[in-house]
Parts: sequence; structure tokens; C-alpha cells
Amino acid sequence: MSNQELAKILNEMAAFLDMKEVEFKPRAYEHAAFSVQSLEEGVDEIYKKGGLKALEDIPGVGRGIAERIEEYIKTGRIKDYEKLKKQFPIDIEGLMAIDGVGPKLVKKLYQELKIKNLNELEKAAKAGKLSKIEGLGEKSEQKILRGIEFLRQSHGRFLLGHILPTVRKMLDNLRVLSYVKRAEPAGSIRRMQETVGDLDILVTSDKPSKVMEYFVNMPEAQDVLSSGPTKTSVRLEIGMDADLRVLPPESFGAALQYFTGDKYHNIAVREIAIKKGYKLNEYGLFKGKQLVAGRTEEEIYKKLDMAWMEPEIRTNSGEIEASLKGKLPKLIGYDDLRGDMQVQTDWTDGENSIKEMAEAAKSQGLEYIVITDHTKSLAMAGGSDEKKLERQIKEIDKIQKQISGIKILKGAEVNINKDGTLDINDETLKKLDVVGASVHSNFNMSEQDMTKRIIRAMENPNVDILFHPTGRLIQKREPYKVNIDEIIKTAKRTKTVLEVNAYPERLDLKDEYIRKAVSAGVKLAINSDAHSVAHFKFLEFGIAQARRGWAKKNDVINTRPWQEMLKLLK
Ligand code: DGT
Ligand code: CA
Ligand code: CA
Ligand code: ZN
Repeated sequence: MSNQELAKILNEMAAFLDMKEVEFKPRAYEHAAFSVQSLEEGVDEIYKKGGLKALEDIPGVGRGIAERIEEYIKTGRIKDYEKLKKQFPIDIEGLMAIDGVGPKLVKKLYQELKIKNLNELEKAAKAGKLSKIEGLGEKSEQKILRGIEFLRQSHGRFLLGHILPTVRKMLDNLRVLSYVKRAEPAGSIRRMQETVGDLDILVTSDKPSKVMEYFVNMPEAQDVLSSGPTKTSVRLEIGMDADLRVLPPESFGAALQYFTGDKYHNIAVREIAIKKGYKLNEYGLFKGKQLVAGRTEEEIYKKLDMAWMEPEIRTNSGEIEASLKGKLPKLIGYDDLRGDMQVQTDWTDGENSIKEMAEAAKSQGLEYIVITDHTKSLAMAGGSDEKKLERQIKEIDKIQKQISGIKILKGAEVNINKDGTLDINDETLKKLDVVGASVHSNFNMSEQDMTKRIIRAMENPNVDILFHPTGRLIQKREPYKVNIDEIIKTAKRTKTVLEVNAYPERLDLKDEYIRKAVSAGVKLAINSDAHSVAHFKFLEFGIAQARRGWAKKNDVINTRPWQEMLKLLK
């Protein structure tokens, strides 16, 4: 059994319980699923070492869920889950992957049309059956069809944030083997690309056949796709394929170089090598038959008169020229963030209290957080009105006195109304340290209207940051139509900060837009958008996206101490 399998079951239980309209429990199951999925250690190992008590120590796992995990470890099944599954014999995960399809709708679809999976849903929608159901209309039917199409397009790719914990665990396990000297990821994972097609692992070892034997038998591997003396491919339990190659140490840098850059980077580098009279492949840089470099990436690039480039920017979009000229940017580092400027709590749709969030942020090494609960027009999240915000301000003052070593700043994630006004009055906004504004409704406006709407919000002198500026959900929802160049221009003119939202399915702004913002001299904030104590670790993905957009430390306001950061706001 694996953490991934267990997390999948817990997530499905959450959805089934939602279908049954059980209160609170679904969120608990979701939270537990997330924690389990991001654990470095296997739950079975944790259980072996510390029993039920140790399971309860996993964040978000209470007694009840711990007992079910124990049952799963001991018997390989969870009775409650099987009961639910019998009651609703449907592919709930597959159905809910579609934008706008939640547990309530899944239940309705099952009860009224016996829809159990994506194919059946698509058929029914195409036949116009959905629009006949009460509460649905032609518009929702079309939206569901678009959602299915979107999902199909992204088929076979995985969100970096979802797979990275598993990948790291596999790499750690490889590295401790006595016959493995080095094990490194290459490909899109090393570039920290937002989605990953397959995993590429490079290893040096003097016993390649033992490495291969380990690889096909490791717990994460489900099927062997092909196996040879230097390259083996498996299908992992998480659904992704993984290639492992074993190389001699004198070729390791060459292989890293060859398998890290995207195709366009690699082609460009190879052309430079040819022009200089070399041949470059995964075994090294050769002059005739003579190996002239290969042990490290640095020595290969150096022979080509290039400076070594960070993996994140190896996409042939200017890095090669910059490298040849010695003009590469010094990218923001993974340790450079001091604060997190978008944090939700149990005052609205977050899972944890203000104090718990502050403590978690502190233990992750942050110096400050901004509490930014949702505001009133987001009724489903229990959004705050002016009065509730005033109460929260007082509460934060109280909690700040009980906790040291982390500054808790006051903020809000204010909704931008259809006309560009905000759903909280200016008088209240003035009392907050940081105001983030975002679009959470009326996504289907024309580009012109949407751009106007957002610009109007940015012109409000109280709005400091535009949160998740394009509203995209990777593999789930297209960004709304908006003129990004106008938004960047307005950000510059009004001194509005643009967010790089680090949530794995948002990563909004994306790399290309970050690059534009940075060259326009617009400031960024990298925020986790945490809805639970476990989410602060998402910051890494936001930093990766910022690096892919060539952002430097100086471009990002929350790399500064909070007093200095505040001075950069309007
Ligand atoms: P993915 O897996 O779709 O997320 O993207 P990558 O970039 O990991 O691509 P993948 O797995 O097809 O290839 C791994 C790396 O190897 C990638 O960085 C590009 C490089 N590569 C693969 N095949 C070739 C090739 O035939 N020629 C060259 N120059 N590079 C290749
Ligand atoms: Ca790959
Ligand atoms: Ca590959
Ligand atoms: Zn939001």
C-alpha cells in the first residue's frame, strides 16, 4: 500500500460524505488526505514505529480517521469506504475533476440519470439530457462539456505539486542504497515546470543491474514498461511513468545537461557545440572521439563559453544569449521569502485558527504572515463583512500578544465586483495592513470588460495586491479573458503588486507573465494561499514559477522584512 492510494480513498470518502450532506467530516477527510499525500514517510512505517498514537500526530488526522488508517494498514480495506462505494458505485474522482462539478451535482446526476463516470456524463450532456434536470440549464451543460474537453487535453500530465513529494521520496530511497552514488531528477521536474509528463531519473552506480532490480521492485512501481542494462521504465502507482538511466560518473554531467533542458534549449546548445567543432550527446562533449567534458554540467557549458544556467530557465527563451554574454539574472532563491501575504483561516474557509496558522508559518521559518480571509460576497466561504473584519483586527491584536517570533499582519482577500468596485468599504480597508483583491465571480465577461473591471479595482488606493491575476486553475479552468499587458501597465502606474499564487493548481501569474511584469518593473508577491497549516510548503512552487519567470529577489516584496515590505505598498 502507498500514501497515494490511501490519500485517494480519504479524498473519495470526503466526496461521498459531501454527497450525503454530512457536515464538517468531509473537510476533515480532505485535510487528512492532503497530509498523508505530502508525508515523506510511508503511513505504514509511521504506524509500525508508533502505532495509532503516531497516526494521530499526522496533521489533520484525528482519532476517527487514525483508526480507519489503522484498519487499512492491517486489513487492506476500510469498511466505511466500501459501504459508501456500494451506495454510490461511481468514479467520483473522475467526475469531480471537471470544473464546476462538485459532490452535490454528482449525486443529482447519479440519482436522476444514473451517471457513473466521465463517458456517461459526456454522452448525457451531448444528448441534451443535463439541461432537463432541475437546477441545471443549457449554460451548465455547455460548461460541463467544455470542462470535459479541457480535461482531455491535459490528459496524462501531472501537477508538480501533487507528485513532487512522491518523487523526492523515491530519490531519497535510491540515494541511501550502498551501490548508488548519485541520483538526480532531470526533465520537466528539474525545471520545476508546473505540470510533468513523465519522470526522468539519472543515477551513477557501479552495479547498474542491482539498481534496475531495485527500481522495478520498489513499492512505488506498479508495472514494468521496459527494462535494459542502462535504462528502465516503469509505470508508477500514482499513474505517471518514470525512466531511470544509469551512467558512468564521467558522463553524469552530460546526461544531466542532455535530459534537463527542454527540447528547444537542447537543440540550441547542440548547435553551438557543432559550430565550435564539438559533438554533444548524453555521454559527453567530444572532439572527434576524445571526451573533453562530461563529469559536470558546468564544465560542458564552460567549454562552450557559456555560464551554467539554472534548470528552471532552460527553455530557449533568452537564457542562451544571456549566458553567452555573461548576463544571466540572479534568480530569487528558494530560501529568500520572509513572509506569506495570503493566508486564510477558520474565520472563513480555512481549516485552522489564526494562531495555528501563525505557529505553522513560524516553524517553517517565516517572519510574518498576512491574514487574508475572504469577504462577504463569497458567501459559500462565509466571507467577512466590515463588522467581522473589525472583530478580526481586534482578535489578531490579542493573538499577537500570545505569540512571539512571528508578526501577524491584518488583511483581507476582497472580492472585485462585476463593475470593479469592491465588496468592502474603503473606511474598513484603510484599517488593514494589506489588502488583496481578486475576481471570484462573473468569469465570463468580454476581455475588454474584464480588463476594465480589474483596472478599476487596482486604481483603488487601498488595494495593495492583485491576487491570482488570471484566475486559471491548471487542467481545470481556463484563465478568464483579460489583457495582461494592460494589467501590467496599470500595476506599474498604480503601484499595485501582482501575486504569484503558489497553490499547485493556480501558479498564477504564470512564468511568461511574470517575465513581462518583471521587465516592466512591477513588484511581485509570492503567496501560498494557505487554507491549512500544511499549505505553507506550497511557497516552493510559487518561487519555482517566479524563477521560471526570471524574477530576482528584489522583484518580490515579501523577501523583505515586514516593516520594509509595508513601505513598498501604496
Ligand atoms: P515532460 O516529461 O513531458 O514533462 O517533459 P520533459 O522535458 O521531461 O521531456 P521528456 O521526458 O520527453 O524528455 C526528458 C528530457 O530529455 C527533456 O529535457 C528533453 C530531453 N530529450 C528527450 N529526448 C530528446 C532528444 O531526442 N533529443 C534531445 N536533444 N533531447 C531530448
Ligand atoms: Ca519527463
Ligand atoms: Ca522521459
Ligand atoms: Zn482567492
